[in-house]
Amino acid sequence: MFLDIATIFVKAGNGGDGVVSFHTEKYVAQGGPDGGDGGNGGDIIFIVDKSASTLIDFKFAKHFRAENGENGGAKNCKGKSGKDLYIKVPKGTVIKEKKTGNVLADMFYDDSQFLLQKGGLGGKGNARFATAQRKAPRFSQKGEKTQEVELTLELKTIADVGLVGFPNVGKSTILSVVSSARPKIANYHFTTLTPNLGVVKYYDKDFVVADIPGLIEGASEGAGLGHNFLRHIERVRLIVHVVDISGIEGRDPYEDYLTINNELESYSAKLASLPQIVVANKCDLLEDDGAIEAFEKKLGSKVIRISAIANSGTKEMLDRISKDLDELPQIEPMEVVAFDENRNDSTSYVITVDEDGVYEVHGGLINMLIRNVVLDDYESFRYFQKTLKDRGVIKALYNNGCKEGDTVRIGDIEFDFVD
Ligand SMILES: Nc1nc2c(ncn2[C@@H]2O[C@H](COP(=O)(O)OP(=O)(O)OP(=O)(O)O)[C@@H](O)[C@H]2O)c(=O)[nH]1
Ligand SMILES: [Mg+2]
Repeated sequence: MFLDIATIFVKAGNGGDGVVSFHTEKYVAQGGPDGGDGGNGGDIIFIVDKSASTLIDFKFAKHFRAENGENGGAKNCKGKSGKDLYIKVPKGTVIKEKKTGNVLADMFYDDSQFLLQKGGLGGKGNARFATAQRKAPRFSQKGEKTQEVELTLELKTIADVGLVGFPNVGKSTILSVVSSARPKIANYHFTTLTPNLGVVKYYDKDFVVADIPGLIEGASEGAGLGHNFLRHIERVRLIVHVVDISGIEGRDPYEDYLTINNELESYSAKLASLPQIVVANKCDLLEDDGAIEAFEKKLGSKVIRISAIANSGTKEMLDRISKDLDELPQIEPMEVVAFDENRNDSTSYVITVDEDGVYEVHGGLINMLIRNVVLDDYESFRYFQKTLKDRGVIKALYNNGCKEGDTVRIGDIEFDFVD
């Protein structure tokens, strides 16, 4: 089965918590702090699987989580880091953030690697907070929590040349005679159901040709096999537009030609603007040149005449393709936008009121406070209160209508508002 678009959920590992512990040993009273740091969470990394050509693996497996870091231990034991998670995708997979539609990565090369999300940092153990003034800190830092990210994976074939045309015009036959690919060929429409790729070795050059399912009128709106497969020729450098010149199916080659171009145009301006070579196939079925000349006249230019089945004219076709490719720019990976989770934000906050009238404060400032404050520690709690006041959170609550005695929730903590 073939699948070229998938939605998945990924989440790097959380950082492990730092712990509070004090050295204990026989005959040693009041040992110093020895709570270790938490380990870092595992990262989410995408890599290319060269042997894969579909996203089918993502049809059922949709949730990917890297391992969490372990909590620290006594005796300055650092928690174990979580293992990174490598997600394998076929070459040509474009990774987008679902929420924004931003392209985050294009797995364009055989060795493309993309670090999407770093694991959460481990929290510091209490041993790290010891100072000359504070010999016995009774607090530690929590591990950083990561957020799940929803992604769209889209497979966009990477090829130099795309074969397009009506069903049954001989596209797969052409691919089979110019490359070592062995696509299915048969005398009915929609033989090809998924894109086929073939590498053409022509003298000292190599180029990749993509054969896609046949297009019909309305393909760009979903008729036939729909426009889904046009995604696979969006990044070719050259289109080889194949027409059945024999008219054996009762259609006019020039009408076919116009219809296909119309579909390309309705799909995207980019596809419509790609350079095209027009190839007239099934010339073996013609009794004379009348049909070709009529076609060329309407087109206003010469076409390449071939018979794929007899493998004649294909050398001229490859000559022309190879010459045109020499002059065309290389395909480039898509432009990407850096993935911004806003994880370094430690200042912003928003206030919401839930249906029970509880005021909730969320945001980067709050995440930072939750990580750093252990509330059963008096010093820490004072710091928490002072930060809320200094950063204007108390005032903002007041301005949002919060009155004395109302409940305020910040992370796991609930308290009564005191003006
Ligand atoms: N006479 C003749 N028949 C051909 C030629 N090329 C292909 N055919 C036949 O046309 C039929 C369709 O060929 P395919 O290569 O499967 O056509 P396609 O364009 O890939 O078709 P779809 O995958 O359905 O879009 C097959 O029966 C081929 O044998 C040719 O040059 N001459
Ligand atoms: Mg085919």
